[in-house]
Amino acid sequence: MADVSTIDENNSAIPWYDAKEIEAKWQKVWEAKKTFKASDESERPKKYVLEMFPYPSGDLHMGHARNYSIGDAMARQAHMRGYDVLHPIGFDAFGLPAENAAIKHNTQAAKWTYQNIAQAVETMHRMGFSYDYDRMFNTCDPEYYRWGQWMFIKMWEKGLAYRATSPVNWCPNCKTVLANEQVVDGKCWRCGSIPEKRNLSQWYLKITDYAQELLDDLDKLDGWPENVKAQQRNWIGRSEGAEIDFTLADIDGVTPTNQKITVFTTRADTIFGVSFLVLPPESELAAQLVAGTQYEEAYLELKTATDKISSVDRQGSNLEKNGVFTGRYVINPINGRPAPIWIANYVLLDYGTGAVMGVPCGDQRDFDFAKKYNLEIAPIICTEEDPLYEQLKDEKDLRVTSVDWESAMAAEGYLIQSGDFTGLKGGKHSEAVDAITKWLENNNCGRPKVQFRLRDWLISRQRYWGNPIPMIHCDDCGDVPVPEKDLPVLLPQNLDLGAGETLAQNAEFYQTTCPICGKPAKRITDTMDTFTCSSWYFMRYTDPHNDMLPYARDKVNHWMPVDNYIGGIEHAILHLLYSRFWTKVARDLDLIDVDEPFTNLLTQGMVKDAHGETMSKSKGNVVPPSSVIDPYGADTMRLAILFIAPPEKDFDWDEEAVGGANRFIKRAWRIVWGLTQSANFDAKIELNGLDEKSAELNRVLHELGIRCTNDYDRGQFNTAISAVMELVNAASKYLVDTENTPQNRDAALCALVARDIVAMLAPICPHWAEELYHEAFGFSTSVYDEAWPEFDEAQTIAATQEIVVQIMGKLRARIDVPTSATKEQMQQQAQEAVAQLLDGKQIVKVIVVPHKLVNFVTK
Ligand code: ANZ
Ligand code: ZN
Repeated sequence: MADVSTIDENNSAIPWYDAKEIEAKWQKVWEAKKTFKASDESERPKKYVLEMFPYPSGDLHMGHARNYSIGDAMARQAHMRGYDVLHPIGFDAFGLPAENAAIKHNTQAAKWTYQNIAQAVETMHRMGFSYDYDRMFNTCDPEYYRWGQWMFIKMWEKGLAYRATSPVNWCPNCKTVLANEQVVDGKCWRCGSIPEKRNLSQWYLKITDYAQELLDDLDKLDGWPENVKAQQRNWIGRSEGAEIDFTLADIDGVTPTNQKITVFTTRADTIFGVSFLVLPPESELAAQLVAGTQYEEAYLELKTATDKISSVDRQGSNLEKNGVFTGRYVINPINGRPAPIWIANYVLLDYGTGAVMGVPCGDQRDFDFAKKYNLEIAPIICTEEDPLYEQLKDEKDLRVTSVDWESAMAAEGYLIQSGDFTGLKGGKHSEAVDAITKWLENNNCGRPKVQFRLRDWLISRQRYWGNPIPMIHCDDCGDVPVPEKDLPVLLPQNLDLGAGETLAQNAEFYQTTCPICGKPAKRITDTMDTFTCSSWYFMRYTDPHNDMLPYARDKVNHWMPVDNYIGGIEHAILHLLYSRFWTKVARDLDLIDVDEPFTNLLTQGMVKDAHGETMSKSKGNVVPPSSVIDPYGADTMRLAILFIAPPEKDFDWDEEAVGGANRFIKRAWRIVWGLTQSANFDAKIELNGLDEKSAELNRVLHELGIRCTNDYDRGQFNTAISAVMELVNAASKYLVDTENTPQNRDAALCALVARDIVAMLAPICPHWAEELYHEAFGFSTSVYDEAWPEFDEAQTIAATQEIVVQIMGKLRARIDVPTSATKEQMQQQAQEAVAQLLDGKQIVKVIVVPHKLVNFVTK
């Protein structure tokens, strides 16, 4: 048998696959014809496919190439499936790297940014992505950031933006404050430095107003990966519990004052076991209680030491717990017992009420603390297996106040030594929690409380290259928004960044007059966190040139929500949570009618180097996309990236895979040409007229076509490609098998198979597909105007199939029977096949397993 590649290589009618020329050609055509322009008025259903827009820090890297190849395959396939597709791109263009580069090279941040953007766009064109470039914008364009300022003012007017002074995370390296979300594992998310706590006046967005809805709506996001939802739930951190008021005792330790200290607890059931109360070192009350006492010095030491610990570490179980006594006591509302007040590093100022009731028996942190400082550990809850249970199960008074346990009790158990509540089942959300909370409520010293871990979003940054906060401070009128007609507040371009000039030093920028009283006033010189810019860019794409509003209502409602959003898992909390918040605010401002911005989320895996290491400039192991595009072409690059692994998995970069992809694309090229030479694109396939080889090719076409389509639907491009590879193999076999009788090839079938191979690879290898579609098939429309091929389950069934014939369970023959044969027909055919062997025997029973076997039981 001849090898198909030799046949094709000898076939001089097949042009050679010149990726460079083909790709340049089609990129020009798509651009000129605006093939991928999204129409706002189409009759077709809409599909909004979006990749997280890039930060223009240089040329695109492999991670980008992967992200956009996935999105582009989805967008192009959606075109073929009959959708009107919106597939836009732009740049997340503000941010510190541009500013730092400008300082270093003594240039302007804008210049550096726009240069990088130009370079990235060029690479995007070379990759052949199907973007609607008419909608492109950069977040540093005044036409865009103007509307971010406008939104800020709308939020201010609604009380959703405010200014407050509180301890914040200051990154000494980036010289700016950070949001809570930007302190990752106790470090600055950008540079890895340990932030310091500073008490500063800063600007916030009230994301906490949306905490419950942000949590509840996660349940609607069926198209999101579970791990992303789990991370968001955890970050929002809803806790049901109670606030309990303890009364501060006078200096004597017993006489009640009229001052209360309120704690938040999820375990009101443990209140009989309170052996101390804890305040954090930052607490004003703590400072007051020890002021001028013998405890003050130790307290000040503790405070200084605690300031250096990140809030993540302070919540960690490895924290060495340190504390100081205040000399003062509170009175437990449930039994009147006094409990000493301590100040300790493991309690946080900004969670709950910033005060904790210490219950060593139930809480490990309190247990560790009590051990260290020799405080009471009273058992007030235990399981039936515990020896204490028999001893104390009916005990209402607190008789035992120390235990020799190694650690605090596991949560579940029965209350002991707990007054009238003794014997109730305790634990989180238990009957004891309910009963005690009710009692506290009736006695006016407690109430149920839902607490969130989520904090308001700190958005002010003390850096230049960002969107200016559109506020003016007047000594008489306070903080006043810039009037709408004066928007945008333009970021000045003339700062001497190289000399270290900041907005706060640029008088030309900050000197202004008060919009209310007209007196000299000062502009706010902070800029907004760049995450404000990325929280709504996907809405702007729906109406990017609007200069009256951020976007028109009908347009944003037409396109939103984004149907397929693709990006890195590192944005699980930051960007995705902020965007959900911003969308809900826009909805409440009556700007848009959706609750959630992203219906389906695909978090793509990382591209690592050949040794499994993350690619980075500093490691010198970056593989730039051009190193593949230059020798092989973009289609090979896209094919390789999508074939190596399923989109959500990490993969190690593989030179071999690129070579393999290139060999396949060339082979598929030749096979399609080969089929075309025997094809008739106008003929309709006559199923009854197909000979055996043709029927088999037709069957395989339908089988693989269904598989490939399903894989596209699931976003599993690697297996979708495998299906096309198998089809190419089948087509190749057909050509070889009919080499000497080409007149027997079915012309309609050849046309169909060629067309479907091209169609099914078109989302992944677009230039290759357009070229074949036009040059091989001679069509004049774009392959993206071609409908996605339809496949027929019924045609996947072979005409005949092999079954096994047994006598007394022993294999006696293999025969072909029609796939549609009934049990009776199977039996009859089998019996004929083994007639000689059955001769003289009596058949007592026949077992027929359809599509598989016939077994004769004889005597
Ligand atoms: C008494 C108690 C007994 C507690 C017990 C737990 C177990 P979650 O679930 O995360 O909401 N807590 C409250 N405010 C705190 C603060 N500002 N800093 C540090 N810890 C604080 O945690 C709620 C529990 O965390 C609260 O319930 C409180 O300890 C502690 F057997 O109160 B618990
Ligand atoms: Zn004023």
